Amino acid sequence: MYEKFLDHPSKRNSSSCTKLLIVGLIASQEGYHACHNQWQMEKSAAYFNLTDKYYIFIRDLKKYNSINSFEVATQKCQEMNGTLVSIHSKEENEFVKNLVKSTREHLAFIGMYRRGSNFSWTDGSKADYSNWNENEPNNDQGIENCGEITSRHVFYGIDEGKWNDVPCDKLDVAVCQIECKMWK
Ligand SMILES: [Ca+2]
Repeated sequence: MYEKFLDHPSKRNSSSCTKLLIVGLIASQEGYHACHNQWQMEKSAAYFNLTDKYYIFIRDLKKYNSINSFEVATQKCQEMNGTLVSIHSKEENEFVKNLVKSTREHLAFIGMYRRGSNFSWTDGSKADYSNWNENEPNNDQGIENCGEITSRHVFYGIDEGKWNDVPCDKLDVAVCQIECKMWK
């Protein structure tokens, strides 16, 4: 069989590769529609075509009486088959900031958490972009292990769209992300 392919490479290209391409296209189309059908009507959700993600603003994290509302947020995002948001560009940061602003909240958790002396994203993606406020992350009193974004200009010294490290029980709200490319 292997030799056959070697003798006739064109056969291999025209059959199996075309099939794979068609199956892949159908799967991605279905995934695309399923993702949009699920999230486009959701309250406080916004789709950004540059990243192919839905961003979902979630509230009431403290009503679960957890000492770690960041952990509650992580779980809530997972229940939606998503994760806490990870931000990888200026454009994406602007989009997330505007979503938070549209809810009239001033701050929200993003998926940044302290790992030793560095910060990582909870979804495991590369920390290839950051937008910390000046003099942040400062780990005030040694208890600031989670990241927030602000949606208002100079809110308690943090500029609009900038990030700050805060205690993981500080906030009641967060932003989740749903990656449409993950939908099958
Ligand atoms: Ca701080």
